[in-house]
Amino acid sequence: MAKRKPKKAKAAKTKSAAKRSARKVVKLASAKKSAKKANGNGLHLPKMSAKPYGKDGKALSGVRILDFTHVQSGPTCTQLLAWFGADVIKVERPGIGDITRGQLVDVPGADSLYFTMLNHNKRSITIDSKHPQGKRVLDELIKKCDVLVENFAPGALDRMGLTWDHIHKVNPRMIVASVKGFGPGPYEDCKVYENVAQCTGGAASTTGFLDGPPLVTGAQIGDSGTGLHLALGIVTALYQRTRTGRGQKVLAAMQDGVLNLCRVKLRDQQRLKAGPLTEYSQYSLGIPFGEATPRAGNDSGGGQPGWILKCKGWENDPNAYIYFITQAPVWGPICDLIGEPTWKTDPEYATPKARLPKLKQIFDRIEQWTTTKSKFEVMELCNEVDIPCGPILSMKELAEDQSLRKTGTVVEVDHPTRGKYLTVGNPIKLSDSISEVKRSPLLGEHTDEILKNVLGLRPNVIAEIKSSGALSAPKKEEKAA
Ligand code: CAO
Repeated sequence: MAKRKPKKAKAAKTKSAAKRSARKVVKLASAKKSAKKANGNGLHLPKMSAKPYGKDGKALSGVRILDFTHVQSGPTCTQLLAWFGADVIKVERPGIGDITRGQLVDVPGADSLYFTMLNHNKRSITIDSKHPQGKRVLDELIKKCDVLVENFAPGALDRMGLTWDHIHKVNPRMIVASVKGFGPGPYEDCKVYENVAQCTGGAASTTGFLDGPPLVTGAQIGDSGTGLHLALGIVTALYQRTRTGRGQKVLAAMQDGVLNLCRVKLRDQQRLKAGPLTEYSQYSLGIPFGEATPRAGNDSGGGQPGWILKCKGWENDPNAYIYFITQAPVWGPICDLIGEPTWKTDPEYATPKARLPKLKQIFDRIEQWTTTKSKFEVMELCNEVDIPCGPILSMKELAEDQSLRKTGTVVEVDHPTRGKYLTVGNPIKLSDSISEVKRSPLLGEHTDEILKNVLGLRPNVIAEIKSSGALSAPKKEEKAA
């Protein structure tokens, strides 16, 4: 008996183990079956959205941003987050608001295009952040928000009492994201605008013609470029918070952002040690290189030589030009197009190395051909044989481009005080997420709505805060005093 007992127990154990594993198999099989049913691919993967392109909710819905940004860099960042569905609450100074509301005004009495084109899809609340009652309202908002974004001058947020320690104490989950002109170092206390960043980040010293002064570019790489960097930092911090549960500080310095965009120029700085930069037209002109990456005119930044060439009508149209790249694999088609078929086999022209010292002469010859055609004709002929090129498009042409309207990259928006205007919509397209462009808010348009719905304040409390003066501009006599 004593011997049989363990046997029985063993058998019972084996039986139940077998039962369990059978159940497991059944479970797995049915899970596989249901996955197969769900996906049609047998894998544990979600189904493709059944909704039309871009109509499956908003990527950042549920994220609330306390937006303390102004001018261009910060607003670019929060506008992107708002397009992706974040609830962006823009805190503005009572009576004045974001200074750009009144800058470069084209329609008297209406918010400027500068403001409207950088603040879509946001709500506006006016709060005097230095008023004791205003500070209390801000603390309540900090509790209800996920991210605080600001681009004040260095130290301004601290002077409002909104130090990192204070914010972290009020809401440890809050991410505090800042644009500053410079990172820690000798210039950290400086105020910075777009062109200052272009100059200090390496863009201006490498832009322009060799025999001319440094140039800034029309692309707002200092402001909008840094706003983009900051948006990525915020989304990354939100992602990390899902693991740590904690907020963190995010800093995007404009100098750093510009330098990041000038990465290839720092590449060239280091290549100088190995000899002249042969792809720069300076080399083909026999001009010696100095100690720093030079300005390269319209040279292409990569290994395939390129230049801007005149097209038909250039004498009267400042934009009748095309960017033309003599990419090595399409050298044959280029020779055929411009009427120099012998250059395909002539050892003086047949290889990229042989062509390098003659780039100016080659581009002059290509230009003889491009000046016989409009920039769009050149584009069409080149595209047929895979030659990379791009017409110089004016802002007028871009504004009228119907394909950009169709993709939502250029959007017409209606505004209650200025009427219809064009703006650049979200340049980043997600296949599952809606990205509608809604007009920018009027100053303080959503103050009551935010106090009531976000903070849950009762009408008498709202009235009390209002009468304290925390949400309105100081009266003239108070100002004077
Ligand atoms: N209630 C009360 N005061 C407010 C307020 C509010 N809601 N919002 C702002 N203010 C106050 C600030 O507290 C600050 O006051 P203090 O100087 O007394 O602390 C004041 O308004 C002005 O802020 P600021 O110094 O940031 O603004 P500025 O116009 O003098 O400078 C800029 C503008 C852009 C140069 C500066 O903000 C800056 O260097 N920002 C960082 C870099 C940046 O983003 N530059 C890009 C700008 S886009 O070209």
